Amino acid sequence: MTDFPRFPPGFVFGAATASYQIEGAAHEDGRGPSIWDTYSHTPGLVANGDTGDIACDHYHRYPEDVALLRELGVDSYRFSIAWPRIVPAGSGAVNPKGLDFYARLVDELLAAGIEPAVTLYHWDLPQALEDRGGWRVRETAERFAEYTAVVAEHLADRVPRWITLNEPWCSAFLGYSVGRHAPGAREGRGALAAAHHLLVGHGLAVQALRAAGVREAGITLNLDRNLPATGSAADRAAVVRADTQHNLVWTEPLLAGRYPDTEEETWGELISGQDFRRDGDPALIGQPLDFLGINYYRPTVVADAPYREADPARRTATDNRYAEVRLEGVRHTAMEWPVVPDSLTDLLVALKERYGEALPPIHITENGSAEHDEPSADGTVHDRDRVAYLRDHLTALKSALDAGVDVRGYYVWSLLDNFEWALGYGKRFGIVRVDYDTLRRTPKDSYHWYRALIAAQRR
Ligand code: IFM
Repeated sequence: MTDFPRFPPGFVFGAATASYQIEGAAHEDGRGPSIWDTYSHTPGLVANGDTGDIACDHYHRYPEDVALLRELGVDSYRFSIAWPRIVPAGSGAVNPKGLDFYARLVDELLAAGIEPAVTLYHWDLPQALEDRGGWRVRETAERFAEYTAVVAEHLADRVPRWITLNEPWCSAFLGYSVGRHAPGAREGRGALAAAHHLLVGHGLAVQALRAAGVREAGITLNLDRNLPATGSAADRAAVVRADTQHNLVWTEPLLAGRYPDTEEETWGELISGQDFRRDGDPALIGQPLDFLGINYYRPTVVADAPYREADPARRTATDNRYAEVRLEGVRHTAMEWPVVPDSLTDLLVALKERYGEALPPIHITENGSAEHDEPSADGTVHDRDRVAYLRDHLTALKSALDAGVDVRGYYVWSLLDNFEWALGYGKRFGIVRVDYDTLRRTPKDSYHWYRALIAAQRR
């Protein structure tokens, strides 16, 4: 008999996915192109030339996927809405067929006794908006609020939990500085402007959600637990820059209504002038939230490092003198991410210490692992490493609750194997295997384990 960690009554257990990673049907029912269509169809950018054109074909197979969720016993399902299905050109005409798809999905979930949790932006920006500057320009934030209002008007009565943005760090910095996510830019100020406009878009979207009367509005951040490679002053200073880059750039405006006081030492010249900021933005961004979503996978060990680019004019916003160091002595997942469950506890406790009463209740909106799954002939996968990962992280999460952090829910990433962005379909995070030739779904051992954990809470 397995000993499962026990969570308080009412704690939400869920599973999460995102539109471009699972839906497919890229050209159906009036969906417009997104930056990920453009990126994935550009030769050489995504492993194996993979695209989201078909993905898991969830767009057609959603009843089967909802049946898997019902059988799993989750309270809630977190999915994202594809902006280019709703407003194909990014602004202007609304596509009723796009709205219909999500209304059908929501109804199917409710009929299965599962609460929908909607993410409004999980990275699939309409290409038409990128052509006008993307997140570098404030107009995109305004269009995001309009799209949010349209979706909320249709679904607010049936969807209790709303997430404005998923991991804006990835949108701003992987997208506009590192260039490993769409739109693939490598910029300095452009990326910082993108970060700011994502926050402005969040603030405007919260206003739209409030106007529609939604029950809970929040945002999801991928916060990092940054650890110094050594005790040297230089490595500790590198941690401050990494914290600013990954965490404080979001948490300070969102939770404290101010910009980080470490931004100059992190971005130097790039942040000076800040002409993309307007009076009133901190209050807009820092509106009260009903919850904070946190996606957690691993800690990061950082060391001081020289600038990658000697020429200041060529520096990007992520070229700020620190390097990631491999953590030895722990297991690494198929993503080469170190497995350190305790750092989830530490991250949450540190957040509570820093923000105190200003920290809203937390939902872990993603946690999971990509593993080297070996399916047997019938498609079953005995994914012991993933089971251990989930068990140990849920145990670490329970420790955070015991330490007084107000955590209300946990969503496993992911329900299905799916399109892992620039890494294509080679990295599998699902608790359900997807055979990409037949699109057949087969629950893995981790699915059965999670189902048993959820059932044990109710006994
Ligand atoms: O697949 C992604 C997801 O889209 C966002 N959070 C991290 C996951 C794993 O890399």
